[in-house]
Amino acid sequence: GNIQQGEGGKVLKKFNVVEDTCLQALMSDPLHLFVPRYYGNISRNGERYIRLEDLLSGLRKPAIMDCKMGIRTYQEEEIIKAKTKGSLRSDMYQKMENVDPTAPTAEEQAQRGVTKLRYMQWRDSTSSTSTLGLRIEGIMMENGTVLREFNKTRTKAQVTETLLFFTKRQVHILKAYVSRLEALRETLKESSFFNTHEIIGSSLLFLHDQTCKANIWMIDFGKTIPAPENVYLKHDVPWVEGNREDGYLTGLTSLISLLHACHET
Ligand code: 4IP
Ligand code: MN
Repeated sequence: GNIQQGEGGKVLKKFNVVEDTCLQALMSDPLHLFVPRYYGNISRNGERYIRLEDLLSGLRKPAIMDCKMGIRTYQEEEIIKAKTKGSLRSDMYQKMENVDPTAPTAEEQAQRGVTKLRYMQWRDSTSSTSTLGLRIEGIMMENGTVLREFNKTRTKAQVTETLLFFTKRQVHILKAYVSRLEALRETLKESSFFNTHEIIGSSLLFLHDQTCKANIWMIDFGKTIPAPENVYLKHDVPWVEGNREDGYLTGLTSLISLLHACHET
């Protein structure tokens, strides 16, 4: 959606200073092996963009899946915003009502608005985010069909069904994905970026194609912020307000075990 083709095998994405800072730091972290190469920012027609390696280049009719990681997808700051400003979002109310007309409370129905916090918490709890630490956001199949209706994909069985559909049960693809995620898990242990950052709203991008290539990349760092000084995050413990934990590893462990089970059935 917000990605456009740049020249020389690169893509352009709207500039965001939080993401720019993360990508710069990631280029000299062991995690660089799992992040698209970052070429810095440029201006074009008065707009600023970041330039990234095009992960699709060289792939033939790729199938793509975006999996948003973590047990929550909003920053702690959202709680403060909801308390102080209490600004209501009618667009978020509308999205909520479209998925489930019974979701908004009587009060929310009367004001036809919800806070961003309320919307995000509802999204997290009705999807697999809160329980599994990940949710599938979208899939593009090799024929170009785009699937985005995963709002109610919540249980292990439902996520597994989606993974089987996406991979068409191809064992070599499932195995390649599992190995890549296991390698990511090892690298996260060595990463100083990882234990000092709260990773919110970031995705793993799954790509495979007909030439049997399969790969996974970490993307979207617009809400990934440094933890306070001397705070080292574990990423696999429950979140309570103030501890900054994001459940990134909880999600990674869920993904590995679900994909593993996919090629054993
Ligand atoms: C979206 O909700 C996503 O949560 C976005 O997060 C979020 O952007 C949007 O907030 C919110 O409306 P749906 O996916 O259910 O449509 P992400 O960018 O991680 O996908 P933020 O700004 O939190 O990054 P608004 O406030 O941008 O609308
Ligand atoms: Mn998104």
